Amino acid sequence: MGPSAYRAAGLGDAIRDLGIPVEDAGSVAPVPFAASAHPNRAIHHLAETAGWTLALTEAAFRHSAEARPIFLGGDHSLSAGTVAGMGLRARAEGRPLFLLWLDAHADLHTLDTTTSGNLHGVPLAYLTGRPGFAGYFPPLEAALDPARICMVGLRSVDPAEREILRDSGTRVHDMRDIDETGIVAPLRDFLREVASADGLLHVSLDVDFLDPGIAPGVGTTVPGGATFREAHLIMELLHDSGLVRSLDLVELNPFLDERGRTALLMADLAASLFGRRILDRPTRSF
Ligand code: HAR
Ligand code: MN
Ligand code: MN
Repeated sequence: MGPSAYRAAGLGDAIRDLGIPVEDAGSVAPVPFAASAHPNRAIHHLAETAGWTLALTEAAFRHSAEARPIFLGGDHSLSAGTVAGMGLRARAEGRPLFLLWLDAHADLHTLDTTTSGNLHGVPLAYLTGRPGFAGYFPPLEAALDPARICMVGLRSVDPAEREILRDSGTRVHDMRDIDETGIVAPLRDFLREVASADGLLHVSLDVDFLDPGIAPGVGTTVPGGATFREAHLIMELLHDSGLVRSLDLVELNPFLDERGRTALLMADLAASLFGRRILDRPTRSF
């Protein structure tokens, strides 16, 4: 129901209003994937998720040839496909892929370490080529270098994920970091790296990155999230950088939303990323 809620919230028109042509490419259909049964019996919907991953990889690659796609979810397992597809796009352009992960969670479990069995907790392990996915998920053609990932907003990290993050080279900015130093300096730093590598940037925005007080429409709320102003500032800086090629909007659950306010906020953030601003201002280099 997430995509319908974004459509109802006027996501397309919000971006059209900026003078950017928008085409709704409709729904992606999952393709069958014969996943083997996994010894971890906790895992839910493995074959279905693998099938979606395959379909989304292909869709992301195809649609990113001549557009800046926005992928509407659905839970965060969606990114296993969209980021894999953007990895193929980056490879085809001979450029490195960078990933900005805006989330309360690290989503770095492998199929062996997840105890909840919820596959929205595993996309980054799959995408960075961690072991244990072969035979269960589609083969990954272009693995993402963990050093090209920047995570912002973390406040719920499981022990197995903390272990993986420790020596990964991933830039990790948990909420404590943001409270101590603010968001602007670390983000500019990352954007500078993307620019100097002539990289292609994918942004993955999980609803639970935001504080539950402003974004209640998600099943995995964690207190102490990003504020309205922090989130908008990030989107504005991303727009000014000119580096963003693709965007995921994930984890929206309209059943849990209040009068559509989470869907509206997410659409609003997307519009800021695509250039909505309060006043014209000289674009400052980042
Ligand atoms: N780490 C927990 C688990 O694996 C929670 C994962 C929740 N993930 C999301 N996406 N909501 O970030 O079950
Ligand atoms: Mn997530
Ligand atoms: Mn999350």
